[in-house]
Amino acid sequence: MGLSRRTFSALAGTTALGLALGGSGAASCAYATHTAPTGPAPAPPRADGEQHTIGYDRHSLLVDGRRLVVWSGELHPCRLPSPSLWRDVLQKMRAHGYNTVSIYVPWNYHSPAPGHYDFTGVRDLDLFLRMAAETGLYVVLRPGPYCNAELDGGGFPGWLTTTAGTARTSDATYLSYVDEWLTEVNRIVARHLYTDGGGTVLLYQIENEYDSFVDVPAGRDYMSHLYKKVRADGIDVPLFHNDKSRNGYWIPGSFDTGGEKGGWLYGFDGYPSPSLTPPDWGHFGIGGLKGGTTASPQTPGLVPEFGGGWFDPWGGVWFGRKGYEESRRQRDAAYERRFYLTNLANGITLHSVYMTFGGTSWGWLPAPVVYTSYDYGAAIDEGRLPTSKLIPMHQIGHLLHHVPDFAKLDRAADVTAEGLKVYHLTNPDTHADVYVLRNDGKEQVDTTLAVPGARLPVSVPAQDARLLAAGIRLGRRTVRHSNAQPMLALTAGQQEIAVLTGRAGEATVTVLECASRPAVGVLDGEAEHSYADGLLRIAAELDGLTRVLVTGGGISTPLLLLLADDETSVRLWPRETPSGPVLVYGPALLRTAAVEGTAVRLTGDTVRATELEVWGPRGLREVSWNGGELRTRGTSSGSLRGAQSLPGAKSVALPALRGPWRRRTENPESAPGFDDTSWTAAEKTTSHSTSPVPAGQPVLFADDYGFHYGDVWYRGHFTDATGTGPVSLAYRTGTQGLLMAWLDGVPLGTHRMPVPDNKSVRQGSWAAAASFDVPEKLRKAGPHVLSVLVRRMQHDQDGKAQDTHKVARGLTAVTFDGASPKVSWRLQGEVAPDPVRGPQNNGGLYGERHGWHLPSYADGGWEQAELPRAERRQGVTWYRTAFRLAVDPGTDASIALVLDDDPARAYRVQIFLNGWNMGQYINDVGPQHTFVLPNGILRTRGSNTLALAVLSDGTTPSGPSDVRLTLLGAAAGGVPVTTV
Ligand code: IPT
Repeated sequence: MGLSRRTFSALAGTTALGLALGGSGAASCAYATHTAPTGPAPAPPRADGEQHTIGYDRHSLLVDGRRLVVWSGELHPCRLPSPSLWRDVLQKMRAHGYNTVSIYVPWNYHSPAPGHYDFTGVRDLDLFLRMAAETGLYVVLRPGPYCNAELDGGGFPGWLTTTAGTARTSDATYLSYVDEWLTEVNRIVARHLYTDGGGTVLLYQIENEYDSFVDVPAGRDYMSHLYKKVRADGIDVPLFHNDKSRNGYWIPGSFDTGGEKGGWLYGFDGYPSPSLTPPDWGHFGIGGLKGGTTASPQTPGLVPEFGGGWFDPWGGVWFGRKGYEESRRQRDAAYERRFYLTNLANGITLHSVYMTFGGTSWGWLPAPVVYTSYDYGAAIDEGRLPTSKLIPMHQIGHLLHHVPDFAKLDRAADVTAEGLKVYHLTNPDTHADVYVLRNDGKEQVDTTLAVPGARLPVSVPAQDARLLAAGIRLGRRTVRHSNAQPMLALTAGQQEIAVLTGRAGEATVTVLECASRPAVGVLDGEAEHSYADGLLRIAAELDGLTRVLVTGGGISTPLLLLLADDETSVRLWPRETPSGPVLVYGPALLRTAAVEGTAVRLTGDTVRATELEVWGPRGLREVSWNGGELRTRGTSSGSLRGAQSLPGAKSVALPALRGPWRRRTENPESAPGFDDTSWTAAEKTTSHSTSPVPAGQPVLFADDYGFHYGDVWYRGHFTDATGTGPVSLAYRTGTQGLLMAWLDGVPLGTHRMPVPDNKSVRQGSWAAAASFDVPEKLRKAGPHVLSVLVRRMQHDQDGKAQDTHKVARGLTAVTFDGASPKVSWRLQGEVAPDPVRGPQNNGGLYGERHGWHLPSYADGGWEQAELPRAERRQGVTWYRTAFRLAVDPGTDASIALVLDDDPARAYRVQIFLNGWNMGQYINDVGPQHTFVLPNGILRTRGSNTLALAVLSDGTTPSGPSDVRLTLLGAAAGGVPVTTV
């Protein structure tokens, strides 16, 4: 047995710093028989203005002829309405090992009306694509035309509901609008293609989960049209479609592309239940043309969406009302290892996790199925805070980047290990063996695995998985085998560094091939080592960071072997710079690293006080962190370590929202004398809606009159109510719609769509008829005015390509029992869309039409009020207050608004922060109480205006009661934030 803990450190320290002791033995380390693809990891992509090729074979993409495993995560720029923060999330992804970001670009977000397209401000796609390139991430672009994505209409614009023809088919009218959209979006995308180095757009998706017209011309011609249109617009990167599970739909050759230039990939998505066995899609799946491994044998395994969380519906029935924390718990880090490693084992080399940052479906963006938060239980939460789900992403992502063997794996001879599912693969060029070990059972499994020349003890916790490799090159050395998972290998100046990881407390053994006895020093932590028969064996229990320096054995470059437990591994930050690789250890996040001569400039985040250590190119002397110079000293590990620790985040003081609050009731529209002559008369008799126009009724559907988002008012004038019984108001909404009515100003009542249960939760369109008694005193000659407010919520998605986004919204029919007065209707929804905040910011409430939500609105004439409130009123009441924040400029604080009240109270609140509609709170439905306020919209240094539009049905007292700010997290660092 060799030396352990520190006995060797003085000597080894000298070695690392002075590089004198290399070659204490004679012969060189053995390279086995591998023809290893060594050399530094490829530089991350940037807008370099160079020509690049994006090819592929059945194993992987080949970018400039070099294999690339696409390790991607989905985020939606539209769900983070503060462009500065895009950079924050992109940098977090890059730092945690993602090399690609996948984005939907929803049509509705950019188009308030036919012929009108907006790519400015929070819609600045050009800026997003620039930031992605600056961050060093490839982009997978998915501009629909249909997205789904739990967005209103699945991303179709509200105005498209009023057009002829069937969407998602080859219908000429539909295609003419699609072309209009694609022309606009492609004009921007064409500037950012990686093929000519304009940017880093690597792949482009032309339709999403399109499984409705697969074998018929309407579908084939549609796909063909999209393909050719995108090519005609100059997009020359590979195109693909996202098949809803591995059905084998839209494989190469299934429709006419007019030629192969640029390429067509088969992609499919997967959202398996976390409680099931992870599915085998590729190498280990079943054969057969449709759906099996041979679905598309010539293209690499592409999963454009793999469920990395799941959405939570109104009422929160799927997650027991526990919200997104429960979503995150069900698809936790162990889930990620089980499912994503299974995907890799199956040959999926283009892998994107949906969502990696879910964000917020603010305003009227959400589809009917979801509430405002789209946190999704993702690896980066809605408040932009990294979660423990980043650990596997980080470990696997950096591995795929630094160790090229994983881009080309074939199935190898079956190997078994008791109690585990084992996937055995090999790289045909390097002959490295790769094993994915998965434990589908409820108990930890401790067993052995037969690897070439040894039986390796392995343990896998219950419902977890790990990846092991044997015969793999880490830098110049070959790891014969290890039961720790490799994470990276790089050369930092005078030494190589390799990182292996696993769960804390695990006993690891790592065997390096070395033809002669090397010098070994345990610099930190506990490790034992021994040398025999050309193999150096290092055994260590994972606990923080164990450092073992291996010198000599015929290789002049020493190897620093770092054995890191999970928590430690996410504080190790490798980074390429033009001067060579840098490895930073300590802080909570590394954003950027730049080497200039002998200085390395680092930026990033700390949460608590943290030590900083950095390895880098030869001769580094100065280190700066977030612009401040650090005093450092050299270490026995060959690094520079800050003499003092970096400070953590400063404390953040949040004001109590004690007011003064100002209050004003609205809905003058319910009063008989209200002047509605400027409103739109409901005079249409036909509609392109898929909802039939009821006999004897005018078209009352809000969309047909240009009102697509939020609330809509109706006023029906008629002359005589003599002899009438109850009035029936038929209406259609998305989930959680409601209707309230007044006759001559007298409240008739409120009708609400039911809270969805487990079964109905996916239902995107709800229809009901409210029946209200007409008070005796009003059953007489008029004139009368029936005023109706419909919270129609959003349009259904169109997942099955049946034009379900065109199902009517708003009133559909009004009838009087025992009487048939002739009613003439006028209606009013949202006014012209907010030029900055966009079409989904506002509906048609009186206050919204008159700017009560805007910070500039003068509310001085409103009455003063205090919270909590207990009003009993049918209708709308506004509350406004202002508050100041003075967050330290070097602190990235993530702040949210919390609303809370007795859950029996029937009311809902639209939250406007500085005029931005940050979402809808439904007090008696939930489950959401915490609303993230993105910095940039939230002024963290300055004054903010909060306006709450409260809609209450009058059956119970209504709040707001408890309204407060809360700190979700804070870090010293962050990105510069520009006010939106
Ligand atoms: C898949 C969609 O492609 C995506 O847009 C999103 O809606 C996601 O699901 C769910 O969040 S649809 C698939 C689950 C059938």
